[in-house]
Amino acid sequence: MTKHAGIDHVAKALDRFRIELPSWGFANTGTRFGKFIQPAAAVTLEDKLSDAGQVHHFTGACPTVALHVLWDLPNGAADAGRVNAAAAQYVVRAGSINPNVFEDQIYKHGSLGNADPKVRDVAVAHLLDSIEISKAVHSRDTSLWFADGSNYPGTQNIRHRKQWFIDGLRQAHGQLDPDQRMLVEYKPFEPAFYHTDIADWGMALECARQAGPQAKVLVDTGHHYQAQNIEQIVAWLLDLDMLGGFHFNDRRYADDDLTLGSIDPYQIFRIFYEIGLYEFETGKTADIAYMIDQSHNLKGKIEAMIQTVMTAQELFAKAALVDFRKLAVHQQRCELVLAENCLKDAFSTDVRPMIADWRKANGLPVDPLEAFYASGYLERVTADRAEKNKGMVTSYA
Ligand code: RM4
Ligand code: MN
Ligand code: MN
Repeated sequence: MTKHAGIDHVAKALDRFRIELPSWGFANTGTRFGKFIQPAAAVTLEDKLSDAGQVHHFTGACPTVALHVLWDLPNGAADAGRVNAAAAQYVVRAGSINPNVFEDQIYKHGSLGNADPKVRDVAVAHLLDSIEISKAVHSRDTSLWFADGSNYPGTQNIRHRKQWFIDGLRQAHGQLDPDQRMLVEYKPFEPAFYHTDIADWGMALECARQAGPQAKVLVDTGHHYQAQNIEQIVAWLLDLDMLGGFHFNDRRYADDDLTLGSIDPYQIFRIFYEIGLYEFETGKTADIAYMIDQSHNLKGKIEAMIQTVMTAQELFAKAALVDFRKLAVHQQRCELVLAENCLKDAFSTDVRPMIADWRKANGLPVDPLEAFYASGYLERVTADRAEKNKGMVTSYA
């Protein structure tokens, strides 16, 4: 690929690369051992949207914010007006709606998979309410993650729970408008440590298929066992037209929610490469919701989010540089070293100057992080919020 063609590919890729921010990534969060409160952390929904607006303002890549129903819309659809007004004020839009069927005491033994039909009904009702919220805030995707599972062998009927899950998901699917989607997320363990009802992509795929045609699978990069080949899962889901979206984060051990690309940037690049290859071969644009699912306990939250978006753009741009035509020839001839190097050439290219050009052309700061630091926003919100944050609970027990 010529240098000029490369610059063009990168610019085109960045033009259409949008990544959604999680509202919960701006609030105080912690580990199960406690929280380290940050004086600048968002306290209210308005704070979260304001902070997300900053990330979008400096990167130009994050127009939507994922919302968690219980944390952001405690009064359900009645809060939609407030969300819409605040989102407009901070120049962002509501993104995916995330129901919460894991915090309430009734969910101790599960939600859709609970042996008690009354609890299952409450969970389904919450999913239906969440879909109504998504309509009221003009959002396409309802994103479903379930903490359901069990801790000890023999304590739950795995097959019955599977059936209850499918029943519940079908009911939720029935509530969708024709242009809406339902994304089914999987996770191998935590909080359940013996079995999790939707533990892997096969289970999520089956649940989505049984739920209905508007249900797709959501791949959270942190929700896999060590060494699992995530890009292969991505390639299969693309081929099956069942890949709905991503929750991006990085991991070292479990669901660590570390900054994207901080541990293994090549992994994320390989995922983007599979998407790029699919698009190159089919001529289609993969309809994927790219989302971040990170909450930084130690790093400054807005800074970490800008760092994440910049990393995502770099890795996406690198994948756009893969010479797919050349690679296909090497693959066909089984020229292993040449094929692998073709991929690695793209990964090794320093795309930062090309991204800087793209930012300039789009009226964005060349270094979004530096521009954010220089803006004074952090000092301002630190002063405004420090007092409120002092009152936050930090203890584990
Ligand atoms: C889960 C999963 C979900 C997120 C919750 C809070 O591990 O990643 O997407 O909503 O955490
Ligand atoms: Mn997730
Ligand atoms: Mn997670």
